[in-house]
Amino acid sequence: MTEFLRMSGIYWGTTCLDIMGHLDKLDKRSIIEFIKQCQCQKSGGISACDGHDPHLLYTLSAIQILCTYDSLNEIDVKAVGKYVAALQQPDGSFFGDKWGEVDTRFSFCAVAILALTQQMDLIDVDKAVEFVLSCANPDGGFGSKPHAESHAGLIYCCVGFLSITHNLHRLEVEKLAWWLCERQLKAGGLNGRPEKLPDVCYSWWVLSSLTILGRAHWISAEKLNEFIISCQDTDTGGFSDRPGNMPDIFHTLFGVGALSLLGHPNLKRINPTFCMPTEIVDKIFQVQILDS
Ligand code: BD7
Ligand code: ZN
Repeated sequence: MTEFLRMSGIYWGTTCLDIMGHLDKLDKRSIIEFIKQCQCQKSGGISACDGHDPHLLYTLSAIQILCTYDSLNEIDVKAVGKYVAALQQPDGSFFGDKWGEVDTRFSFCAVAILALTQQMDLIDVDKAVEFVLSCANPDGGFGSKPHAESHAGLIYCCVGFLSITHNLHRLEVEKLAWWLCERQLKAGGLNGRPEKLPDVCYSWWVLSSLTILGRAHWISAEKLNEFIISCQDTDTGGFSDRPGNMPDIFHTLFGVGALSLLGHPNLKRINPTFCMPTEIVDKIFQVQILDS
């Protein structure tokens, strides 16, 4: 049932364990062998699982895992770069894979992969920036393509993209940060769009964006902390989307990641753009973060 996103599942697990200081609980060798099996010989892209089609989403997850294990040399990184570059379109946007869907998620994946593998020169960055900026809305937010509704997950992708390409000055920062901090509800949790329920994973998408914009102090850290803690399942230790629901590895990473952004004492610091420990990212790439 979860094969179609297995590579991301491994990224969520390794990253969460690393942030908690327990990366040694997983078997590095078998994870690297799994990733090697998922790289497509023809395109250079990486799939969620052996036998599936490669996609930018899973290529990024695989690169994130390999960086965590300091093992980029285990795969053909140049072929990954070629795969990403071949998906760029004349207007600067990116297809997610050979099937041709365009989305700001894929613009983020593309530059994140190229930043982590030091191959940014393979694409037209200026055009990529113009496309992402063309997805800005009058409310200050961003959608998946021009004129598409603002959504916190896509705002994370666009803000993260601009922090990687060092173009945060092109944003209407105050307006965007205001939209983001309006995501906090009475109970302390954050939602992804107006009128939606709070969800632990939006603690990450929203707070990481605000952190990049230097405006994390615009929401109540204390109330958000309380909400996230209330989503931890006392039996398994995992986190669910909201209190009382079934925990899963995805909400566990993004809950723990948000707690790290809030400065939780028992967690490693996390990079808000890459959702990886800062100690790993800082050795590879400098993202732009605005002063608070
Ligand atoms: C998001 C949407 C996509 O269509 C594809 C990828 C993403 C980002 C990706 C991620 O976090 N990678 O590290 N998210 C997922 O893989 C989740 C997996 C999931 C499926 C079902 C239930 C929980 C998690 N996906 C594919 C999602 O659509 C989740 C679903 C969800 C989480 N909480 C409630 N529903 N949504 C999600 O990640 O939303 C944040 C987001 C949206 C758009 C862009 C970036 C982030
Ligand atoms: Zn969620």
